[in-house]
Amino acid sequence: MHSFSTLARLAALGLAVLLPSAHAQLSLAGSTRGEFTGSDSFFTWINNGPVTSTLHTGIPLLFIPNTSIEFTGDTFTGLGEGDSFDLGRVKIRNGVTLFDSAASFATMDLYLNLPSNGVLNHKLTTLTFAIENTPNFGFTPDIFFIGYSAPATVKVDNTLVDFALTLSDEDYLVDGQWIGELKTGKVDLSATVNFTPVPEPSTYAACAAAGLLGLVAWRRTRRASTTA
Ligand SMILES: [Ca+2]
Ligand SMILES: [Ca+2]
Repeated sequence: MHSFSTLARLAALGLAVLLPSAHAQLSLAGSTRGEFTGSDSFFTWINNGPVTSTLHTGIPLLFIPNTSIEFTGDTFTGLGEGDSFDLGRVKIRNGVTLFDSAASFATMDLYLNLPSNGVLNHKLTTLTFAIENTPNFGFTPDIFFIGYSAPATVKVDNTLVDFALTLSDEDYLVDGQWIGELKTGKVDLSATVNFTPVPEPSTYAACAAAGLLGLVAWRRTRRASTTA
């Protein structure tokens, strides 16, 4: 009888050891980059780089620069459960462009690279930039909106990582941010990570075996005590 209760204790210990160990020391390190994918204006020029990517749009008026959206990625290390990190910065310049030549929307994919965690080019989200190009006359500010699709989770080792995104200026999300002609707007993107352990099939089998062993031991001790 003694050996059975020891067995049960061992089984319980086995469960406790198997479950939380996977995500306990997980630490993420890597970088982000943006890739502009298009706009609704023929007059759009895209230059995607490993760190900074830019989209220019609209026929510039004389030698005045046109409208541009620039995304600069960021790097991070030692990212653990519940931590926040910088995804990058968006810089928008409201150029003075010929009527109806600038885009009214543009899209950009945001990628995550975690080389030390074995993850490359994970498409985290797609940003959508909407632009309300008001007349140039009187230098009426144009209005800029930023939206993003639900961030995609990524599995690292035995951990499912999900992301919650935030913008340093939330006006861009709902009401739109007014930027004067020839003026620049800046907004920082960041994310908070949440880790959920995902046991491997072999771990499930081990858990089931440990649980069964515990159950058998428990029944035997119970039977022993009722007959005593
Ligand atoms: Ca403008
Ligand atoms: Ca305007």
